[in-house]
Amino acid sequence: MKEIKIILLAVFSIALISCGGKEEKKKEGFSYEKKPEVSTKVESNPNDVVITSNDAMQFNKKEIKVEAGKKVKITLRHIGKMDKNVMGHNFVLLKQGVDLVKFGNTAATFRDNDYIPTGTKDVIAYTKLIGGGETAVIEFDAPEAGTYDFLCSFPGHYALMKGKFIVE
Ligand SMILES: [Cu+2]
Repeated sequence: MKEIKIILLAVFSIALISCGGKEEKKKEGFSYEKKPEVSTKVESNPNDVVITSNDAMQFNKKEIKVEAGKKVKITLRHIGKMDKNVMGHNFVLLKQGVDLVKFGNTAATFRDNDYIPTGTKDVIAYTKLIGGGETAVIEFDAPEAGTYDFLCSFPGHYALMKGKFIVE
């Protein structure tokens, strides 16, 4: 009888210990879900990029820096008022080694495809073409570390609307 009691006691205490363990994990889970902390992290995420464009054919950024190995979110806003047929903007990220001027000149001939050459292999990611007051959002995996060119491929815009996209 004594032995049985000891075994029972042992089983009971193991159950207690494992139960306690579970509770601790639950508590950890709770503190992780604290919403203020998470939202602060999102705001300071360097891969969450907001870039604006305007009626004066300009982006507000000439350089964008993101971290490698993570998703990148680009939010392009057109803060002007002009129609996309007149002052349309997009954000096009080129692969390394692609000539920006050459690409821009080719893209200008693809009006029916929002100025993206059909079936192109020169592009990592691009947004749709937007007009005044509109916003476009894209998400993609950051390419490997290095420096890339970005531009707006609306005809003639790349002269002013271009910059460096740096992955670190
Ligand atoms: Cu543009």
